[in-house]
Amino acid sequence: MKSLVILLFLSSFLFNLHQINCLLKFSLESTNENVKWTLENRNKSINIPGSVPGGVYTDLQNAGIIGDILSGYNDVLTRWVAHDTWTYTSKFNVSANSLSSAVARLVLEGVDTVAYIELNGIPIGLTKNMFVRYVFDVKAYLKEGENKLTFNFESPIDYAKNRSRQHFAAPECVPDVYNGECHANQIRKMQSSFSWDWGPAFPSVGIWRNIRLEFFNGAVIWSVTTHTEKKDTIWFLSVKVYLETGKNIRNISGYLSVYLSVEGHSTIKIGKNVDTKTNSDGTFDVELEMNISENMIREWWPNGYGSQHLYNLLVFFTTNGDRSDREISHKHMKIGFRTIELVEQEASLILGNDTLAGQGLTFYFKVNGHPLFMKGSNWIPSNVLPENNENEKTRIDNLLTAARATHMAMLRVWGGGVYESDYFYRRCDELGILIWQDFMFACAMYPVDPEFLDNVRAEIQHNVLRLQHHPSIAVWAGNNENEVALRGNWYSTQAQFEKYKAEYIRLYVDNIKPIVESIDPKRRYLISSPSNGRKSEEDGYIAKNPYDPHFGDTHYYNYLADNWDLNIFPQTRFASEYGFQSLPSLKTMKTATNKTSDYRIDSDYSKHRQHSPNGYNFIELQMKRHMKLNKDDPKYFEKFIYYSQISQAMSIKAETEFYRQSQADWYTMGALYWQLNDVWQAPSWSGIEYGGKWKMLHYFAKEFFAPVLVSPRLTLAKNVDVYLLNDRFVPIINANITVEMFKWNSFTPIKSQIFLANAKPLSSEKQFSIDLWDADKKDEIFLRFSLQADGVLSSPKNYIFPVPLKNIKGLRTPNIKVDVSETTAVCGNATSFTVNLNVDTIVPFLWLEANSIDGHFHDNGFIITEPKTSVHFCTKEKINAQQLKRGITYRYYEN
Ligand code: BMA
Repeated sequence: MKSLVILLFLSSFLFNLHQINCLLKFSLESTNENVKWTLENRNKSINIPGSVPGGVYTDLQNAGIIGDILSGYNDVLTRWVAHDTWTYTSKFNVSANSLSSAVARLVLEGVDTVAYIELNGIPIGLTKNMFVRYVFDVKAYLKEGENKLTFNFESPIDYAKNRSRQHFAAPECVPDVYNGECHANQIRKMQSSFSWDWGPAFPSVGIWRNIRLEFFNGAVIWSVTTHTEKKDTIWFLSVKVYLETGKNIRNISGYLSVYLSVEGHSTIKIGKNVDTKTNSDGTFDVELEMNISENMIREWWPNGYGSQHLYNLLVFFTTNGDRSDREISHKHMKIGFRTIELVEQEASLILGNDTLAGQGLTFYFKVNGHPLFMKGSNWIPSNVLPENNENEKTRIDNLLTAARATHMAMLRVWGGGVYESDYFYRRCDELGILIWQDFMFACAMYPVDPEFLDNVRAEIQHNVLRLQHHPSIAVWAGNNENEVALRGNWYSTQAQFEKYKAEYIRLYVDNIKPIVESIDPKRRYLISSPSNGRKSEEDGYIAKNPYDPHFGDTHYYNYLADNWDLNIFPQTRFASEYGFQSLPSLKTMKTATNKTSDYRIDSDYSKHRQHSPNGYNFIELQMKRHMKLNKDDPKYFEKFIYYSQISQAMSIKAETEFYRQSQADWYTMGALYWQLNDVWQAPSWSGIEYGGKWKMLHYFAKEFFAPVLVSPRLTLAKNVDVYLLNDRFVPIINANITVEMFKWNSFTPIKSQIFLANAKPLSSEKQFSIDLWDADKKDEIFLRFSLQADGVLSSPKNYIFPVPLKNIKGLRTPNIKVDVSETTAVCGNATSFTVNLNVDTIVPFLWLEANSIDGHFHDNGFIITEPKTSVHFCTKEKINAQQLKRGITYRYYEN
């Protein structure tokens, strides 16, 4: 029923609400002073306080039974924990008044993973999926006064192993260098908790999300999905409210109202009488629709393309009855108004250009009617322990704001981690970070026995319902790399190709797809990442070449070729993964080991932390192509770290700029590099170290993702093609691109030329081509590119180094003077300093460290081509300028 639309002030409505009885929620978390949890192992030799939400590793650390799990070899030394079985027990009181409610239920937002639950000694349920919310009807088992609740956790390793005996699905195990556990694919748990090529195994158990008792007589709102669509000047908002009551309650009557705050401090209300039969599981849903004039709403945009306007949506369900026994359940969320579409069409047709025929299908996101290039990265869990991942808001904020600061508009929540917390997606809504949301299946074949499929169906339904309303969610994807793994025989499945293919289709197509599409019919569900998108589907779901550059998304890693060379990268429609490893800073490493003997590439410790087979060799190979590094250098290890970061930053810069340059005719429309963050202090593909320190890559991202960028490409013919990248809605008109040639030993360019440049909105265009002016002496020179244009706030300088750094001539040892002064620049609640750098010659890759001072440089990894450079440093430490000056050290590249 479309109902009346009235305006009223929300505050007065909320005031009235307090006069109505609310349903009762009783938190069973350890923060509730009336609830205490204990944790005990199988033989009862350990009996310690338990934390809820929490987990066994957290509790064992807090009790001093194990040390910092991320220190030294503790990942393997604490593995006994995951082989034991654990019991979490709590005691709490329930009043007679609560018990008089018609419904009493135990709500578990997340249990990791296989637990047998007893209430007052009576089995009440079993959990076997950490991604599912479980609700158990406990009215018959609760008693007045003290109650005892017990969770008996099975070892996830044993559970997975046992299941694999009956339902084996390849691979047998992870590579030995992971120091991991086998058969993660058998258990619906964070797949990387059994180890990954960037992370340790901590197969935790515990109650990792909220837990509570709920008492009520009517019904509660569990989820609200929303869909926004614009026709002419009207936004259509459809709201579907999912409610739950007790299984024994057959009929519900009440009133559902929806309030939407709009511009001008106004609120729109719609309401509907509800009188319905419930489904056999006690659920029911109600739909409403609102029409909102476009001038009451401002659109939500991804970061870099506009602001993130969000509007309060409040939903209330009030049961019928006398005023005194009316019950009310409500849900508050913020929604955004935007349209998003993944456009997969014949390029020749949409561009009306026959020469594009045979180039496959486009693959781009059209947001609010505009095709937008998606700049971003891949997100892995922010913590190896899921409970921290849930409650470490500062860590999540820091990572997401770091993504925003580097112009990222999209993150891919990768399929080997977790469906992130509500907080995470809310922050993405606020920060304008679109989410490519994988379902949690990665790098494996998966079983399809009925029990597993049931388990998965519940997971998909739960998470799509939970996350659907976020404007940040852009697309769903069924899995990470499972199509390409099967096609490429990664796990020796070729002999049983047809069997595995049928199972693949059963899981992602027959089971998952209909659930996603019924709850969220307007968002695209891709079966896999990478895939050929629509083309993979037309070709029966396992494409001949899931990496086909004409279709869908690709993952590209090439550790053998020269990754600084833009010519090596294959075209792609959308690069959803590409990356290169580097080592974290010594500062970060020191939080895991203090032993100086560990600080060698060939130490047992370094080998232990490198999970990527041959990882250090690939890093070294890449570094050695461009840089001189002497194994006898007393500072070899520190230099290896620094060079690995240069190498990674330059590789990802090259590849990203290649993708941005390939934007003509909407060919390449996304570049999400692998990976944003880390879970421990180890070599990995991340741009941000565990603990939050930015590697050189993340600083470089600020520039290679800049909205306006002059981007040169040294061609195979040794010409330089110069592109102008414009990610703005306004054109660049009559800009000047200055190209300067420098010798490595002087600040004065030996040649300089200005080129006129124009760029359409949202475009990448080749502007001109230059030959290398002084072709004979390419080893003595480099080129600097800069842009001067009206209305462009800033455009980073860019560079071409014609020969590898190790071969350059003329580079001098610089004299570098560092001065520090306190400034009033805005730095949140931290103190800001200006660090002034005075140098007397060109300095490549100048890298500043504040060492023991915790803080953050706004820029780093400078190519210094001028005598004076200044940079902000923010710190929360109580220090003065002199102390900071004393704390700063630097490195630069020298031959
Ligand atoms: C891709 C990812 C991850 C992996 C990364 C680096 O395959 O999907 O599984 O960590 O490459 O190897």
